Amino acid sequence: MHWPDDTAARYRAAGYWRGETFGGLLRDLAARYGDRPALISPGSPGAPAARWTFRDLDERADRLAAGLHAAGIRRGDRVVLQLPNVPEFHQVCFALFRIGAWPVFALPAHRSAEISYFCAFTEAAAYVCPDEEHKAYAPGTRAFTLADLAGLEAPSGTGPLDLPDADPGDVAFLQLSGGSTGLPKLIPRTHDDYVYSFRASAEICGLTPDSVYLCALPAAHNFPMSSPGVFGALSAGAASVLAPDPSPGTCFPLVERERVTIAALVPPLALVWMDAAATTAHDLSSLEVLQVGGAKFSEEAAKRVGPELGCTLQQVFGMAEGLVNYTRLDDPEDVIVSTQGRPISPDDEILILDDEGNESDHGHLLTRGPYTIRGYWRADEHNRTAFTEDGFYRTGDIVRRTPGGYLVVEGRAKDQINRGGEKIAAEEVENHLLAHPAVRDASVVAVPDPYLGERTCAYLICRGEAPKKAELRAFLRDRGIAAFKIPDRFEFVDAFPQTAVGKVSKRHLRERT
Ligand code: AMP
Ligand code: DBH
Repeated sequence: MHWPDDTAARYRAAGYWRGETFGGLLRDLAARYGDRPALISPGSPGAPAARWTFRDLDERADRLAAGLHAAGIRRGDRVVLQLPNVPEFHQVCFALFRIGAWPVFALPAHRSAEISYFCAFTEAAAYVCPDEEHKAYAPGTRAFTLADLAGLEAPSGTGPLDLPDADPGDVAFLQLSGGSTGLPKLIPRTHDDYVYSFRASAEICGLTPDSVYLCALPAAHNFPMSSPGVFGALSAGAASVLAPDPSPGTCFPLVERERVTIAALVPPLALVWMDAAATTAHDLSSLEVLQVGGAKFSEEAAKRVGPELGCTLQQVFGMAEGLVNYTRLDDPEDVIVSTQGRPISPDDEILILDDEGNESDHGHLLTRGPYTIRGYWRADEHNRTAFTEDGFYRTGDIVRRTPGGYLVVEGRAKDQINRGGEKIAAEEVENHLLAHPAVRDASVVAVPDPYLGERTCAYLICRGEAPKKAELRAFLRDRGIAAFKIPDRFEFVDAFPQTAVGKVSKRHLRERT
């Protein structure tokens, strides 16, 4: 699962891996930036407004670590974490890091199907959730709500737990993959590799202690977590504003009030922000950089960002498995609007293979490097195809490399729908549909959409009379899957088009729409 020893030694010698842990990092940051703001939360129904300094975060991580440890959470335990954008999200992360327990990052949109699977598959010691209603998602697992956590926190002045720190090469947490198989895969990230990725990202994004990062996407997502995200902002001594939702109505007043300098969005939200900016009364002039990533941002839309939001666009093409590409802030305009950037690290290896497996400047993207995993967690069989023998990760993306070494995302070979940055594994949804008694066969594909980029269409072959679409939607909701995975469209057919070898041809299905 890990990097070979000689490769790891090379990454250390090059200064990428510095032997730091999350726990130690926060201690250093608190010593350096003590009273400066770290996490700012405007508050929302049920969550009070908050302003935590670096010292607050450090102390409150220690107090919660003591409480969780007293409650039996131990080194190496997995804890499924599902919280909205509130400072407690990061408090729980750092408390677990200090114990050496691993957060498993669920998204707020996940429901019982996903949460119960994460808890079972990781043999989770606990599930951290917003409120009592969520507890039903993980019936067999001990759950802690936000209110429970407040009760667990040791009294102020308790001081750090007397526990050995994690090893920098240890797994720090499990991140989720968007996936392309029936069940989501879990991504083991180490202290060394992740700290490198967000520290280098903070540098590329020009963060300083005077920067203010807006976390508008769900904090658990890899993009707002590490590219540079809240962790990158912390590492630079910058403040992060945690927005309860990414709408202009919520975020524009926050940008104005907190003088936000950098924000991260997925393409559909960037469109909404640009439209809203035309008529807003809010002062967005502090915004210097808008990052857009998670799905392909069209060149036409990319060209509008500078004029309409008065800031520099940065395209971000990343993956929770590792590799992240950025356009650089001082790149020429045409590079910024027409490419998805270049890798963080000089040691990110980019391998592009055509359909015959020959190296090319256009084709399947594979990658290897100092912050790209060598295998999913407990997935030996899947790893044999997702990685090459010499450790390259097959991203499933089709890219073109420009003469300047920038990547342009041109398509996808993996069986996934990218619905405005939300990844949906076709097979996962197909399996849920197949559980319906009237469904004989199901094939889920992406269809183009002007706003989201892609939407989901489920082609179904039914037994007897086709069920009503509303009934299918209700059926999937009752199966407890996240709402964004419920198909936007259903089409009933008698047969699926086939490829030459007799498999369902998703390409032909897509072309039917
Ligand atoms: P995941 O592996 O779930 O973290 O999702 C990462 C995937 O999102 C990548 O492999 C791409 O397919 C897609 N993606 C991320 N950023 C971009 C982007 N800027 N343009 C196109 N696709 C993207
Ligand atoms: O889509 C992603 O997973 C993603 C996008 C931008 C990502 O993981 C990242 C940056 O780090």
